[in-house]
Amino acid sequence: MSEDTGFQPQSGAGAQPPGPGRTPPAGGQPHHFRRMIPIWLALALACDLIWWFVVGPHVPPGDMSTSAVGAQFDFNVLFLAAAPVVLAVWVYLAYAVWTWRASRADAPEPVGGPAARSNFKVQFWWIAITTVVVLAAFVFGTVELIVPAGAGGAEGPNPIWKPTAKHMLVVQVIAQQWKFTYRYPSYGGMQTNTLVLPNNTWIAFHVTSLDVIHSFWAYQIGVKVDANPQLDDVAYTKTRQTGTFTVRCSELCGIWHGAMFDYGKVLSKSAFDHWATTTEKKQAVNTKYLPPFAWTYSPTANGATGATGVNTSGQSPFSPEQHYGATPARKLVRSSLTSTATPTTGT
Ligand SMILES: [Cu+2]
Repeated sequence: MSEDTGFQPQSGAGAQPPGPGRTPPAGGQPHHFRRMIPIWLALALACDLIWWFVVGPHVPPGDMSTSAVGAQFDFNVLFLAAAPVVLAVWVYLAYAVWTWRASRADAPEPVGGPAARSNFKVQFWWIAITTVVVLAAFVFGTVELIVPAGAGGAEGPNPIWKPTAKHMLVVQVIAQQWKFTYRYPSYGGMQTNTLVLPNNTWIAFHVTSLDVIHSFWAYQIGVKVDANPQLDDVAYTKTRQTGTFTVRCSELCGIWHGAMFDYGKVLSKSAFDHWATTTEKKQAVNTKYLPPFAWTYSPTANGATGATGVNTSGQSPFSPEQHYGATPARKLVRSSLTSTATPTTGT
């Protein structure tokens, strides 16, 4: 073989010592690939079947929304594709260690030279198969991200993939050290400690933070969104099951980060409507002390300026910037809050 081409077909194998991937000379080495393939096939099939029927339905936990179901499907498909690849490497490694171990009497001597450096067939199929696998994963991942409108992940303040649903419930998630609160603009801007959602409804989560970076992770409903101060981060999902789900902060946000969790509920539409209207009435006394609903809030908007809330005298001699080095709250940037804030009743 010439030194400048890099590889060439392995014809004339008889002149070379036997090894993996080459037709053995008469009475020489067995066809190693033909021996490895059944071992690999049996292991890969067993692994994939066990995964599909036993483990897969629980990973990731929960299927209470379209994006949670989507996450389970994606995770399982990718696992089913990846396991045979990993097993192929392991089977080859184990086979090679066993078959060509130095202590075996009839093992061929380790050989350098052309045979060890190049094998056209192996190189061709290696490149072809890995290219197909990687491109398939790329296409699959892209489709699975676009079709379910961002797949429950954060899309920033201006989502490019939106659900086509007419009615969506807007729920604002406000993170702060160390709890989440939830505001419902279509129910008078009320704020609650618990996330309650109607079933069979598209939800538009608008996630923001009052202080440091947090992350809103509601795992059985398959939604995970970074919560950044001064940023309105949007994610969509459609609920499909009533029940309880877990909310956790998944971004290290200070000493009580580990305690920053609560439990949300998906209720039937009628139960949600009852809860929302009664809570709106009950909360009215508190809601009037809150800053007006906005997509983001400055830390000064939590009442400490004296305009609302804590310091009701409003007599602070210092500006918010002097207190906190912060800028005043951003104005509501979107003109048509009501177009997306349609209550879900009667749909
Ligand atoms: Cu946090």
